[in-house]
Amino acid sequence: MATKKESNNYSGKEVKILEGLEAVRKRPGMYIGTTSVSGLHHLVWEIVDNSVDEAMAGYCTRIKVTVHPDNSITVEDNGRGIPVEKHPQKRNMSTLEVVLTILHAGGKFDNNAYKVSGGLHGVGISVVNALSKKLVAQVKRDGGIYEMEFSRGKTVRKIEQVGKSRATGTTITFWPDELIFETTTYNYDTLHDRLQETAFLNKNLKITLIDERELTPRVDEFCYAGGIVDFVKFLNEEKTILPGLSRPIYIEGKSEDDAPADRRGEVEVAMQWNTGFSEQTLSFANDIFTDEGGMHLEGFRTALTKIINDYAKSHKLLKEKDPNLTGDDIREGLTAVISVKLPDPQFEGQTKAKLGSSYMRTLTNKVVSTGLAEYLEEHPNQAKEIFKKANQAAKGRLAAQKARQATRRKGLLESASLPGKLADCSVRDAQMTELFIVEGDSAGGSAKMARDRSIQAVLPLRGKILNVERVQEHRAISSETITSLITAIGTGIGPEFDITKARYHKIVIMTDADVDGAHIRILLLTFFYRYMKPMIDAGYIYVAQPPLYQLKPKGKKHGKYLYTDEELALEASKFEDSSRYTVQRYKGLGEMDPEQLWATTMEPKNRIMLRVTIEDAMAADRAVSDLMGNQVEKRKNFIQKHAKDVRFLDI
Ligand code: 0RA
Repeated sequence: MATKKESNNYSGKEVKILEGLEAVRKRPGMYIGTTSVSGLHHLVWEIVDNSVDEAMAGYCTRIKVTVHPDNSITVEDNGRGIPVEKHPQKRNMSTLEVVLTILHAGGKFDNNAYKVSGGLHGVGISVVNALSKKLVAQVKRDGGIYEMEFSRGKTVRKIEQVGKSRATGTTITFWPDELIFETTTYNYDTLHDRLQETAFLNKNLKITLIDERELTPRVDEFCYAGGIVDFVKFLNEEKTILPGLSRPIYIEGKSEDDAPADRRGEVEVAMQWNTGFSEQTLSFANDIFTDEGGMHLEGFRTALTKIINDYAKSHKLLKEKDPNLTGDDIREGLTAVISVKLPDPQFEGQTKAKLGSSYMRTLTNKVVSTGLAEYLEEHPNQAKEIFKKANQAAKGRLAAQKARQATRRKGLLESASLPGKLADCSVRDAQMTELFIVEGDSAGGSAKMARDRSIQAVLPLRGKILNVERVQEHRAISSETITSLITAIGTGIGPEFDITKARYHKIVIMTDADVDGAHIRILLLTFFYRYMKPMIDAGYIYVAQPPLYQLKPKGKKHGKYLYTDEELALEASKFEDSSRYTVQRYKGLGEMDPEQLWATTMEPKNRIMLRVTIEDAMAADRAVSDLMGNQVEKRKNFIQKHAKDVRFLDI
């Protein structure tokens, strides 16, 4: 906000504005995190968040996002519209111009509202303006239609009335600046998933996404009357639900009306158990995904554990002297969404994705305790199912403990007895070494011959690995393939997992470029996701990219290795006709001789490897359950669709 001095000094003020947005252009990373494709999408979130704020405040019911053929974006809403009258403190400027040209001036002035924007990354829509080579803002308000245009943050056309309308709303169209962004091509799936999530979190808000880059524009509409209840159903779509629980449990509540202003908030929780063994709880504060959890999540978990144990004891499902079910037991198979709203959320943690506002723990605990106790009393059959599931989990936990102790006694999970099939490397410094996990003994043989044995180790896996999503831990760790993986990597799993014991800092999954290879790759990724997630977080997991083809000009000894169908098409088009070259297709790694495998896929200076990241828990877990779920048809489709582009891979 401007100080009094600034507002009296007009020319000084102008300079300040330009300096402000100039700073954004000089150090865009400071404002949007990165200028990669993720930063590019950030521009859309910034505008949409402002529209969502209008929705949260009760003024907006529709948001439409359009990707135009030139990758410019239009975000249109039917909120109140950005005010167009002269700004009280800036005599020569409309509020619209202030909001778009002054850093941090995007915030609303009504204090009590919950806001998404200004939250985790909220930097104001002036940042979008600064990073766009062109931006057109149109506002319907006060009976008129008003327009302004900017370029790289500078006003090109002052505000003018271009028509009349009784409607209200804001429409922003922007063209991301190629001088700033590494790429200006929007990714439909990224927009789709985030906007769908936003629609789940804002009951009845209608969000439309249109992609005009397609010959026939693609249109998706998201609008959920059930809000986070629909979200939970969606997350569990591919799973088998516990009997009687097809309708998720929904609990809501808020702070007392006379609570002090800095302790106010609202809590909403939806949850549903499936017959699987993993937990998926997503938490949000003011629609911002709190990947690291925080106070709301803590309050939820404590309440859940206490209320279910209380119920089990008071209804004689557990005897007084029985040990309590643990939180982990109770959360096995649980899918939950926690969404809290508060006026001034505090975010902390490494990625600022952890809710720190501590009164939210108390409030969430109270709301969930009351609501869940009531639900259980009113739904005794469901309560019994939930108890039964948790009790089985407790038994499984004890069995796993025993199995682990037994394997530990046999030394199976310790690196002291490395698996026989592992061809280890000689260097011992994990920072320098790589483990190639290879499909089958024959490819394993080539890889062993091809490798640089000082820093590259090879572990061949025979056949398919166990699908860890569908079995409990004690069965998983008694499978030989899995124990050989765990011992070779050295970190252990579960409570004993210790990343500092990793024997390699690059674990490279190297499978054939066919459907079976894709399947094995996804099973391995599932394994890492379930049992060694910190290895993914640390960036230790990679996928090798062997070439798909070699194209040889007639009469030449050496050809060119090609990694995609597009590359093949491009190279082939350089010849007059197909009699002038031959194409060899590599169906499996085994078809390459060791020299080729080395040169194309393993040699550090030439190879292409994809580092595995978890874009977000939702995408990864859905990918895994699409694949592993009970529906075989969907599973096949998934493998085919993702054979080349596994969803949670990033370059
Ligand atoms: C400033 C003040 C008000 C609303 C907005 C900005 C606003 C910004 C955006 C960005 C996209 N859509 C938007 N809709 C509104 C409050 C307006 C009032 O008090 O009437």
